[in-house]
Amino acid sequence: MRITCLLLVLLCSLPATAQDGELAGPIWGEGPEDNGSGGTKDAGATASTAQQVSSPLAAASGSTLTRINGRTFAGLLQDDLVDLYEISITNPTTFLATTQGSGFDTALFLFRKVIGSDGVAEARAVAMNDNSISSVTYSKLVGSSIPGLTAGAHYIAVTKSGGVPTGFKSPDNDPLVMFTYTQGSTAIVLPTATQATYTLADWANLGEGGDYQIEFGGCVVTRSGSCSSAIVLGAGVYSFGNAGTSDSSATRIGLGATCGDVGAWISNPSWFQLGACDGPVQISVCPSVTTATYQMVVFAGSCGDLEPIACGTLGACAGGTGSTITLTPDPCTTYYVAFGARRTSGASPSSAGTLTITCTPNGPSCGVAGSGSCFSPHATPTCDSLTCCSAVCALDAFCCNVRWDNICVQGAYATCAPPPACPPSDPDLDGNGVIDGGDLAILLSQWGT
Ligand SMILES: [Ca+2]
Ligand SMILES: [Ca+2]
Ligand SMILES: [Ca+2]
Repeated sequence: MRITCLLLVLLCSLPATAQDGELAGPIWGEGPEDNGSGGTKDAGATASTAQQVSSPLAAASGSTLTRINGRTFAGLLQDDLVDLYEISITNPTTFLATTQGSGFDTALFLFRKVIGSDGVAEARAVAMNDNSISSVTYSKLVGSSIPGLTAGAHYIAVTKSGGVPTGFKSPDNDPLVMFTYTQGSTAIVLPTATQATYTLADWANLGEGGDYQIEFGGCVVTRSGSCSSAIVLGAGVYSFGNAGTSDSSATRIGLGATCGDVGAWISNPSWFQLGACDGPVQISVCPSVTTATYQMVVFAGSCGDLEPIACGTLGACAGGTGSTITLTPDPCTTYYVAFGARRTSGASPSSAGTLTITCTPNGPSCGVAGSGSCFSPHATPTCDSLTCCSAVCALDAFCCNVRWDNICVQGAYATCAPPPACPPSDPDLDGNGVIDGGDLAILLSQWGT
């Protein structure tokens, strides 16, 4: 168990991504945050791997989106040269997306989300721009220059200038370019009528990017109403803006079989993924409207294959009637939480409210001053950064119960964000007594930070 979990992290982890999202807008970070909250994965390159700009904390009709912060890079094990986000355009005439302030020469691509005949989401070309004006390298798309732009779900992608999406005319064909543009062009480029029918499949001519920011107008962070759009919430206190969610039979979670609450359901729930914690977790949801009752269900597994494992206990809270769950998570299991107004056949108001997640780590406390750097091995358990120590121990309790050894140090380099400001003076980065390729891999994985 110990080796397996950490090895997974070491193999799969990527350099820390740009931070400072606010989880319900107006600023969205590609994630993860310092406490583990945020996007669950890199913003991908196709419709199926796009990061949804969606949050359980957003208002029922969406919360304003003003910016996305993220990063693309060329990595040792894996390149990340495209970031694609699913965004919701609410006002096509004020729609704006600009990469001004980004750290490289960007190109921006906008796609419409359509659902194919097989029920799978597809991305179709709408417009792109390389340079806003001739004296700059940032990109800018404005709704007034995009004929036929409609409100609704879209995808937006950022790459280094020169990159171009390719798409299928039909599944039997090789992918063809979806936009024809000249590098350095200041035009807002539209696809040809034929290109507009292609389905995004891949990208060509990609180059190394860096940190970027995309400023938005006319867009919202949608409320996360499905498992697939769930972001991670780690320990913390969060405000949610659930007021106005409606009862909808398609999204009901029955509370009879799962919770013994016959004839009741959660309707139109909001979803999140529970952040890692090495120890008991308490989750509480409390609606601010005094006549509202909020309930939640915890599921284990993956989206599409979820098993309910716990129901909240209802009780009076600071507002109306809230719900509390305490569970001891298995570090290698993924948990999803759905919460919302508990409804029966009678009226049951929805409400804004507060969500509180408390993590009580087992063993000696993380983050105690003088307990040793998380990035150097020592004979005692834990280390002096609460965030980093908690993240590593959630994957490997040995580090908090026995000793902060070389494996824990490797775990710190692989999981902790942000990494140390400067590399340590000892080039034996993984502390195994030899200066070798392992140290180089760690160094390269943190390149740029
Ligand atoms: Ca990225
Ligand atoms: Ca990416
Ligand atoms: Ca450019």
